[in-house]
Parts: sequence; C-alpha cells; structure tokens
Amino acid sequence: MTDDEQEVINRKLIAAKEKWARERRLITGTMDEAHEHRLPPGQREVKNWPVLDLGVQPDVTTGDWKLSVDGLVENPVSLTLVQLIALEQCESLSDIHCVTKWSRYDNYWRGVSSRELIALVRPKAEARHVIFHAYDGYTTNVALDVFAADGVMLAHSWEGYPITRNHGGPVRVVIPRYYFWKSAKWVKRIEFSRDDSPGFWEERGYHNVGDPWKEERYD
Ligand SMILES: Nc1nc2c(c(=O)[nH]1)N[C@H]1C(S)=C(S)[C@@H](COP(=O)(O)O)O[C@H]1N2
Ligand SMILES: [Mo]
Repeated sequence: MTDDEQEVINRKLIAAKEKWARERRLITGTMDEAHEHRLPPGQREVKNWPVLDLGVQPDVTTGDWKLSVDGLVENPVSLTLVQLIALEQCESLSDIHCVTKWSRYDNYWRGVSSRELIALVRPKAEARHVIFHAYDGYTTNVALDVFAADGVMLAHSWEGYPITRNHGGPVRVVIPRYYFWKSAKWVKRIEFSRDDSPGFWEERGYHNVGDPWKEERYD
C-alpha cells in the first residue's frame, strides 16, 4: 500500500468515526442507554402495575384515614387526609423496583415529601430509624437518612388520580431508591425511633436495607 492510499483510507476512517460521533453511534443511543442504567441487576421492566400485598386490602375511606406521626419527635401529629393535603404538596417522578423482579418506570406521584413531614414533627437528635405501620398490620423499616432522601413521600395520587385501594390508597409511602416492599401501603403510623426494628418482610429473610442497585434482596 502506498502512502497516498493509506492517507485516503485514514481520511475515510476518520470521517466515518466523526460521523458516528455526531450520530452517537456505538453508544446505545440516549434512550437505550438511560434504560440500561436505570434497570437494577436482575430486574425486568413491566408496563403494567402489579399488586402485591398480604391479601388483605383494608378499606380505609378518605374520610376515615388518619396518620399518626410519633415516637422520638418534638411535635407528634395526627393528620387526616384534609390536613395532609393542606400541607405543602410535592410531585415526583420515580421508578418502582419490586424484589419479585419487576420494575416500573416513571411513576408520577403527588403528596407530601418526607422532608416536609420531618420539618413538621422535628425528630429528636436520638432518632435514627423510621418504622412504618399500616392498616393491614404490615410494617417496614428504614434508616432516618433514607426516609429523608429526595423523592421520598407520602403519596395520595398516582398519574393524576387518587391512589386506588389495591395500591395502598388513600395514602401510601413511596421510597423510590429501595425495593418496593419498603413503601408501605395504607400507612397508618410513622414512628421515629432510636433503635431499628425489622418489619414484616425484614423478619422473614429479606434484607434490612433493600437497595436494588446492590441487589440486597435477602438477608
Ligand atoms: N401495607 C402494606 N404495604 C405494602 C405491602 C403489604 O403487604 N402491605 N407489600 C409491599 C410489597 S412486597 C410491595 S412489592 C409493594 C407493592 O405495592 P403495589 O401493590 O402498589 O404494587 O407494597 C409494599 N407495601
Ligand atoms: Mo414486593
């Protein structure tokens, strides 16, 4: 091959690679790439929204629903739905990752952020853990800093509609960064405590933290 021929080939190669760069070739494409990186290991995406619970879906009407926020807090409160909705409202778009391996992208929630609730009740310095108690007897636990993270909320709406009874309405917890069993449906009481207390699944072989990115499924 002469130097001239080599030069032509190089120029063509460079031109092709420049074109790829412009087109972002060999990169999966922004959409696919985002997809790849938002699916935790071992999960698969679903478009529907499966229902998972202990088989009892308590019938708590919007008029009956009451939430008690107590334990190691300066200002314990009891809230009706009307009172919850009178607090500052927030919206959040987040993905659901269930330990049974389904993930559902882009769930649009409305409700009250955990930060708003924390500002209202003012946890004492010794408070380190948060225990959720639900109307069906279910419990689950997270560290206080996990509860205080971005996107964590008490949600009353999903995709612009009140959360249905089968999905935990009138009000459920949403903790998007962790497996969905940490997100209590039909939430009844939020307890701030010094000591951790494993919840329903945490006592039955499931991981105490439940970070899907680390595949913390089981104990
Ligand atoms: N009160 C209550 N909350 C609960 C549960 C439950 O049985 N009772 N199941 C958990 C589990 S294992 C999952 S995967 C999600 C399911 O929520 P979904 O039915 O809205 O999909 O709720 C979590 N929160
Ligand atoms: Mo689950």
